Amino acid sequence: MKYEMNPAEMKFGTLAIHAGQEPDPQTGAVMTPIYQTSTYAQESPGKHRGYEYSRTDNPTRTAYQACVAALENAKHALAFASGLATTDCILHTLKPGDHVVSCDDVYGGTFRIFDKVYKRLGIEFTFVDLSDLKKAEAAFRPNTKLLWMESPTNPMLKILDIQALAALARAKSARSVVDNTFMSSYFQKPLNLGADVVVHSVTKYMNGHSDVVGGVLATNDTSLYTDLKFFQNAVGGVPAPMDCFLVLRGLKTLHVRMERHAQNAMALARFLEKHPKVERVIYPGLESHPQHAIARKQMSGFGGMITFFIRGGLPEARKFLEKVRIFTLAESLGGVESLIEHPAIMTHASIPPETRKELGIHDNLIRISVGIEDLADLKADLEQALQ
Ligand code: P1T
Repeated sequence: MKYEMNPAEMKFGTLAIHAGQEPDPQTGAVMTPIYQTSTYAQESPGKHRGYEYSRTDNPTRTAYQACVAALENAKHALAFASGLATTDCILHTLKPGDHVVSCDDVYGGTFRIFDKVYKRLGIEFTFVDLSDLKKAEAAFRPNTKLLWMESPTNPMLKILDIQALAALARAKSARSVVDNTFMSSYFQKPLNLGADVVVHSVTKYMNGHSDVVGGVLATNDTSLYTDLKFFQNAVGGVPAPMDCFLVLRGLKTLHVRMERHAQNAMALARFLEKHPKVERVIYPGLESHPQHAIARKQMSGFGGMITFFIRGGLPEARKFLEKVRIFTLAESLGGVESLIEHPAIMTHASIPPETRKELGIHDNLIRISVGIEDLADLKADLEQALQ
């Protein structure tokens, strides 16, 4: 039935549940099977049914990639064993002497692969506050080949004007990439805003259950896709069939989960903003957010991530983090359960202390990933820990 429908005419929730997925032709199994196989029988050398070896392709991964492509309004998607393996694949398109402009406030691991791995291989990087378009433009050089954006940024939740920055990159003959992890495919569509590539750590919202580490990218540029597909197979950082199955299952509820994440986060951001023990709250949905207007323009929701400064310093932050009961003190984000963490010591420790200071990642900064539990319980938990 649905398989004769045109995916271009379907809405997000329908695509999340059906895109790329058909009942198994052999058995009618409604859910995509976990093709737990490394290799495929060939009739004659080179004569096969589209699958040769699972590093190259696997049917469970094919279904998952097709689903993500549909959700990002993209022609192509490629899945990887982690968000960073996805970033690594994109960086393979560069050569020594090429230059990358990146937002200054990137996930610590992204900064580390840029600064500690690819810089050694002769790629140059400039980290700049991309929320300032003049600074962004000034960072480009004749050899700039890539513009790397995260929006909202991790952990300061700066919002970048994706449309303006993608246009700037295009004018400078550079490709633009948006790390869409914090928004998921549901709240933000970077390709529609002009970006060349969208990437996700699917470890977060896309899978949504904190039981998989994975990454995915999507693009409409067929020639770039061909290169990336070559690197994916040549380098080999692919996800296992079981992980592909789990993400595919997680995607089915993405739209429902994201709505609740955003609802809970908005309410908690307002609660924290009024709390005497809190110095400042950063949440794109608050009118006080410096780029609230851009957030409204390019996102269809404000997401589930809140960053705030607790009054005091490290001792106060530490005490608060030890006292929460429902929020789990742990790295990562985007799962159904609420998490809380200390970026300076945990997720962003690989950023040099002086850079952290410049970015505002102080010792009283706390990041929360608001889950989809009952709001009253989450509020009560924060209240008792702040007290
Ligand atoms: O952990 P991995 O799946 O390799 O994804 C890396 C990554 C990429 N991009 C963003 C925006 C991310 O937040 C991450 C991972 N981030 C965390 C683990 C964290 O707690 O922020």
